[in-house]
Amino acid sequence: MTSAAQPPGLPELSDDAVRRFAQIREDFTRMMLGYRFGMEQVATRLEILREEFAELHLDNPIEHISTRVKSPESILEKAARQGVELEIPALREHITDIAGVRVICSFVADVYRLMTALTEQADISVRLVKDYIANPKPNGYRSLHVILEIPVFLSSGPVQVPVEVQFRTVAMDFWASTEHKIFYKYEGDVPAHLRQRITDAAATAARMDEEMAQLHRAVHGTD
Ligand code: 0O2
Repeated sequence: MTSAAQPPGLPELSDDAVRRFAQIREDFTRMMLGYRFGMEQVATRLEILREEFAELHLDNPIEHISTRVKSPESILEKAARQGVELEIPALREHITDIAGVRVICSFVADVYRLMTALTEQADISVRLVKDYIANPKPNGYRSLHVILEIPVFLSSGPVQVPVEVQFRTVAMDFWASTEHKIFYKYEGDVPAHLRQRITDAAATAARMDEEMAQLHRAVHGTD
């Protein structure tokens, strides 16, 4: 028997195939919802810290928070590029930046202080830390990446959702967004003389972070 609502011009699908596709779609939707809720929970925890700092310490370490969930197209593209099986458990295991939160701080010290305040929360566990501030990438990229897991309670039960949080300063963010635009303009093949200038600009941004921290210490006597 075949499905009644068969679009014209397509090969006929068995009821079993239609059921399997419907199940895949439902599982994928559930997975993506979990990522969105996990991301929103992390963003809320950071907003709470921001408000608490602002109220009690009169010194807000967070300039800006942004969030994004990777599109299904880029999840599949990344899975194909990395040879990850197109199955939900494999995607969950290997594609760890489906849910992303970016936190822009004023100073480098705030980046670490905030990361500690977030990851010390009892129900959050840290899967991986990539400290590109202590160890910048060869092109000069600096940022602190943390892949953490946060529980999300769906009607089907709790799921541990991985969320990639990128903590960086305003200067690091300015550099990264400019570099990203140049990278895409040249489709990844950036001419050597520009690559060198990009790396030099990263060093300038790092000096700027250091200078601002010194100024802040001079004025407030602390980071
Ligand atoms: P989007 O849209 O920002 O998410 P992988 O994540 O496995 O592909 P890698 O290098 O193991 O690659 O992960 P890593 O180092 O944690 O970096 C992932 C993300 O960090 C990138 O996400 C960027 O957001 C950012 N990033 C890393 N390196 C650079 C860099 O040199 N320049 C800039 N501008 N950003 C960088 P996506 O998936 O590329 O894109």
